[in-house]
Amino acid sequence: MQSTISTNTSQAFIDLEDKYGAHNYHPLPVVLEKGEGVYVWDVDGKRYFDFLSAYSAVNQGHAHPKITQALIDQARTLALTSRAFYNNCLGDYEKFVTNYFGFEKVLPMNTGAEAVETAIKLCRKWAYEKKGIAENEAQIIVCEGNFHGRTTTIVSFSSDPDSYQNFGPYPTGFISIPYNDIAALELALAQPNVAGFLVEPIQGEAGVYTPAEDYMREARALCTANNVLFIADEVQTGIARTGSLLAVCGNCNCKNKCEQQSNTYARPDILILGKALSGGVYPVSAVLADDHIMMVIKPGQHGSTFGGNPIAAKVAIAALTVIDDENLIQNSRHLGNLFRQEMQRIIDQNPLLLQVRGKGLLNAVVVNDSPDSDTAWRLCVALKENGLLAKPTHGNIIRFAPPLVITEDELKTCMAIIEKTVQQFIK
Ligand code: IF1
Repeated sequence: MQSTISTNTSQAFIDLEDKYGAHNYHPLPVVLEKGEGVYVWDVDGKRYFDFLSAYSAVNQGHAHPKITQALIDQARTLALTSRAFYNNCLGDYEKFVTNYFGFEKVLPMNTGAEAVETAIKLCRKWAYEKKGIAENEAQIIVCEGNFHGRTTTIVSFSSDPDSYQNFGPYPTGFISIPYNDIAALELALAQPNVAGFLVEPIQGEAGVYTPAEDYMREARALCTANNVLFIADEVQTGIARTGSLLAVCGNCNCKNKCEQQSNTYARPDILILGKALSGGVYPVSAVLADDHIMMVIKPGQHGSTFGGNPIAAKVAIAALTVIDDENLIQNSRHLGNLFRQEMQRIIDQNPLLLQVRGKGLLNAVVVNDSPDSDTAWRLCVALKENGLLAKPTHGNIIRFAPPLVITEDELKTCMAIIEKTVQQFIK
């Protein structure tokens, strides 16, 4: 399929990756060389709207001048010290990020999976040292359909065979329950030695599966009642993507003052962030928690060569500042509503599409075909031809997640592209 729709220039790059790179991805046949704001350009100079945003890492838009400037300036000054020494950036960032999200402490890491691993270790250590669970007995409740990363421990509790199969033997200590099922959570919490509940506020990989409005809040309350840590993986949903700073904020828009002002905020005990924490220019992840949890980790018990490096610190401050300066929470919420409204209109007129779902600018459209058909893939290839990049997930679902800096006019142009493509496709 790839060779029929790629130019000679892009085909050469595709062939190179094919020959020398591991085949752990199946990319859409487009070779990108430049990005700015909501746009990316391929090696032939063709411009596209980016509706993947590097899986929500590029919420602030490609090559944001303030974020890239922070990266460049710090790279020229001091890039990496390791945590064996102090540096003059990390403390500022730690103060900034804890204040921004309303937690007492942060533990800086690099990738999302590392941050999830950190949260698991933190939760277990808390369980043994604070809750009094017997050594090696701690259980963490997780949800079917989860995606938390690719490490051996994390894939051990995935329900996707592609993710876990033949990567065993698997670590134990996880109880898997159906997502969006409060009764199942209640039952699992009644089991002995439960230390934490790890959950995505919206399941991205499962196809932007959006739970009931009060699921997060009820889960939070149950965890509190059972002295179990409520651990929110906001690697993908966090940082304005779903129309609030965090998806656990619900419809509240008061940032870290949520707790006092809103009854929709399901404040996690442990908050996991990644992706857009850096605006997508650098791997920056973080685990946030209050002292009574975070302080169970003592010097030498956890860390990372790159975690909390000066570039990461400066870049993350810039990336979070852009969220505020450019009102990206409001824009995400407003344009998300517009997207779903327009998409619903397109769906109503086209039997090819079944459903739109999501929150803010994290949305997915279900294609009216069997999950193992290649209709969603072919639709994405057609969208690409018409200048819009999106990626299928789980067979017949297409995720639509543009950078949050997209304007209303741009979004309307995109809806016209989507509508035109769907109509062409039907004929
Ligand atoms: C890939 C999906 C998105 C995540 C949540 C932790 C991580 C992720 C909720 C790990 C990563 C990615 C990674 C990417 C595909 C992707 C993804 F389709 F699989 F579900 F975004 F939608 N928690 N998500 O979504 O973060 O270690 O990658 O930094 O190619 O595997 P990471």
